[in-house]
Amino acid sequence: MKLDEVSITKAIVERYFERLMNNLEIDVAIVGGGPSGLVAGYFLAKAGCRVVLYERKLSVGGGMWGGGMLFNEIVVQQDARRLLDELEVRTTPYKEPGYYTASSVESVSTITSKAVKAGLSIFNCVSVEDVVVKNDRISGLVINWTAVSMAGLHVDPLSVRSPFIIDATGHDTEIVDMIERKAPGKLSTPSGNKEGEKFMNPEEAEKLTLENTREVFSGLYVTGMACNATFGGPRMGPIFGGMLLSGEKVAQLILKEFSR
Ligand code: 48F
Repeated sequence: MKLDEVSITKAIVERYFERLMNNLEIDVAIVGGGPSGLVAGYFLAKAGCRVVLYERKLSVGGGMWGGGMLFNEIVVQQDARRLLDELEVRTTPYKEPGYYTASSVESVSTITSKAVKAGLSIFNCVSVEDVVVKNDRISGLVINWTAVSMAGLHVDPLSVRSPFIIDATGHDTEIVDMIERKAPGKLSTPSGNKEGEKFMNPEEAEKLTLENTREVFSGLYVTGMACNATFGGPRMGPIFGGMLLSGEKVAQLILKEFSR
């Protein structure tokens, strides 16, 4: 066997394009590779959906790598520990009852690995810059290389067909914002527009994250921090149980739609 630079190039380009071509018409598109998006991707892929996750940055993991203020540990509460068990992330009980900690690095790397092995396809360095809406319903999304926007280049994007989109973009709720800009007043929030995130309150925030994990526009669901930012709940800081449980819930909601 001879290692040749052009054969290596062909292998990479061919494999990437194969995967891209096979993922232009999908069941579910997840925007954002933080904890909630990765967990949603894991459960949807495990259930047999054709699901793709788009992440703007080079690495997935979102706000999980840095734990709290760069201390790379996370806290999860009792209710969410079963998810880390299923995902094979090790947890350690803390002296406060019901609190567990885990390494943020082990959490991101292990959840990502489990999701990919379950069948989730991840395209990193790709930004979702718009959505396709037909007859007041999501029908796809518009993507471009992150490098294009970083360089400020004027390059037209490409499109992917998907009847469901999950906004897992965290505090920024980028997909919800796109709908609000082009169809003001059409979100299923009390005001019809984004309610905005409220002050830090972990107890309330964790509860509300789960309650607010739902469809916000026909075919568009929110998960993770995007839930409270969209429906007007508080932020919670580096406790991640709500993010994981929200990822699981959004997958269940969409699977229910498919089973109808
Ligand atoms: O922010 P992020 O980790 O979202 P999350 O799953 O988790 C929130 C927690 O990390 C933390 C918290 C809870 O304790 O408050 O903040 O809700 O990950 C969001 C990901 O989405 C990517 C972004 O780079 C990040 O990795 N992202 C955002 N906008 C886009 C995007 C976009 N338009 N296209 C692709 N990726």
